[in-house]
Amino acid sequence: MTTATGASAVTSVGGTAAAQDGERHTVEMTDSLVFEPDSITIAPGDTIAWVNVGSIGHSVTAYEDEIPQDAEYFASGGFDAEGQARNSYTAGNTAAGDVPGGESFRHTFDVVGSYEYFCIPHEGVGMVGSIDVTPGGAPEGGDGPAIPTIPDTAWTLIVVTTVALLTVTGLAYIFIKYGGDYELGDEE
Ligand SMILES: [Cu+2]
Repeated sequence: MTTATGASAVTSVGGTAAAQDGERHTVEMTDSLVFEPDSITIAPGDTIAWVNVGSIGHSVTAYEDEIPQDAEYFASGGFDAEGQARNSYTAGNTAAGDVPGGESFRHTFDVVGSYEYFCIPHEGVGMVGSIDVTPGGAPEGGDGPAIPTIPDTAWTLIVVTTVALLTVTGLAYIFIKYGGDYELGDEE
């Protein structure tokens, strides 16, 4: 029995690892009643973990009309529809959609598109967020200056300088070789 359970667990872990090669992102839910960041760009297959870093309970609830048509509905508490999630929400009850302080809710996004979601108890004070699932995820260096690259003008300068140097060297060589002969010829 023990051996069978062990083997099964290993297989299960392997399967999970193979299925989840997407990145993980964290969105914090705070006592300021916000999702932080409230807008995030991820790649298909990535997972978001909403972590309640405060003590006030929140929910993560998708607007069912503001997710891609073929995307799976998601809501903390595991509800299949927005109305169900709204009607069931009970503060402090994880099964009823609450994510208490220190807890988290995860969802993996496979379908490209934009998703809008909210927190049931704090929707009225603007606790809403959005997710953009796009191939490749967020652009590199999107939060700062681009990685320094040599601009085209610099490349042109390098090429022009190199050509000029080679030309000068070549002319000098020709001048020394043949110019010298002529000078010698003149002297004789
Ligand atoms: Cu909230």
